[in-house]
Amino acid sequence: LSFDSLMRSSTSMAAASSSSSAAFFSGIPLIDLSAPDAKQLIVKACEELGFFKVVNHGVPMEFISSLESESTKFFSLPLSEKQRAGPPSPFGYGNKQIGRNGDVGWVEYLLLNTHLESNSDGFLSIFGQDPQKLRSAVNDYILAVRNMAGEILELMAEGLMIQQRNVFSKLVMDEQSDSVFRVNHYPPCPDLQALKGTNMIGFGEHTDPQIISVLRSNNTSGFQISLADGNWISVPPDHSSFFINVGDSLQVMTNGRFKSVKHRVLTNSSKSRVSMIYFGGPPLSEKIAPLASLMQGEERSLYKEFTWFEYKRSAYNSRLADNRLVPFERI
Ligand code: GA4
Repeated sequence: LSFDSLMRSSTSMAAASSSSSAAFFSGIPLIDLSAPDAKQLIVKACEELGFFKVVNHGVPMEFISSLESESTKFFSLPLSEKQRAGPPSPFGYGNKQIGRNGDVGWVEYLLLNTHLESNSDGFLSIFGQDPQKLRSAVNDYILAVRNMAGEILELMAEGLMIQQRNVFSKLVMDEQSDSVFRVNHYPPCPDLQALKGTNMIGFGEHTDPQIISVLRSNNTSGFQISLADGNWISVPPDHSSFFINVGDSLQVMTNGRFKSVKHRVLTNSSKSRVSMIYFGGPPLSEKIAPLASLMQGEERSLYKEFTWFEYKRSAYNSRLADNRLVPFERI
């Protein structure tokens, strides 16, 4: 990946971080899922960046639009009503507070279980009087996006020349998979213009603990990824595509070959941003360790052995910006 291909914006981006340059990046790998070389390009993107954009994904636009409009309706309810769907842990409505350890952001959100049938009662209590439309929009969307994530994970295995092509995908397709779904609403943050130069955080920097994350947002900017050199780059929004993140667990399963990408969201001074993210995680009892078939020669595991349950517990006791893999590294 040539960083010379960075397209730095000449104008000062409104919410640019003071500690690093903000640039519009033209080098986000673009994967056409229907192209014959998709698997090789996916592997390259996961090794170099841990991040890529997907088109020809097969998720019907109507599922995407109806989830967006039902979510927008939910977020426009009076706060007191939304709060009836809270608190967010383990699932429900959250406002500004992220996680349980003091992180805050200019964001409100819904955190949802992906086990749709078994959780339908939980859903009813979360969505109050008229939960049906939001619930079925979430169901349709999750099913379609989970299948796409499964396909992408199979392409990764093929691209890595692993015999067992479902070695990653089976973890998120499993009945017991511990996946999460999140809808974020970042209201416009008008103070930004006045406080020019300050860094308003919608969602603070972090990596995702799971295997794979599938992000879709409306056309409002704000999402940034961190490059290996520490620079933050703004990812131009694209409401009809998906963005894929490698999560910590996939980094471990590939013994560091794939990179779990650090990312964050900055606020926008005039427009609302709505994003929806599917976090594909393994069953709680799953051992997360480098795949033997990927280890070459004398290569040693960079990590101690752990289960997803252990990693998740540790992650939920951390702060957003912590490097959650450090305690699991082999010395
Ligand atoms: C980041 C990825 C997912 O959004 C999430 C987040 C979770 C939360 O919002 O409760 C965490 C965060 C995420 C990582 C560290 C812990 C847990 C907030 C936090 C400070 C749902 C997840 O699985 O991990």
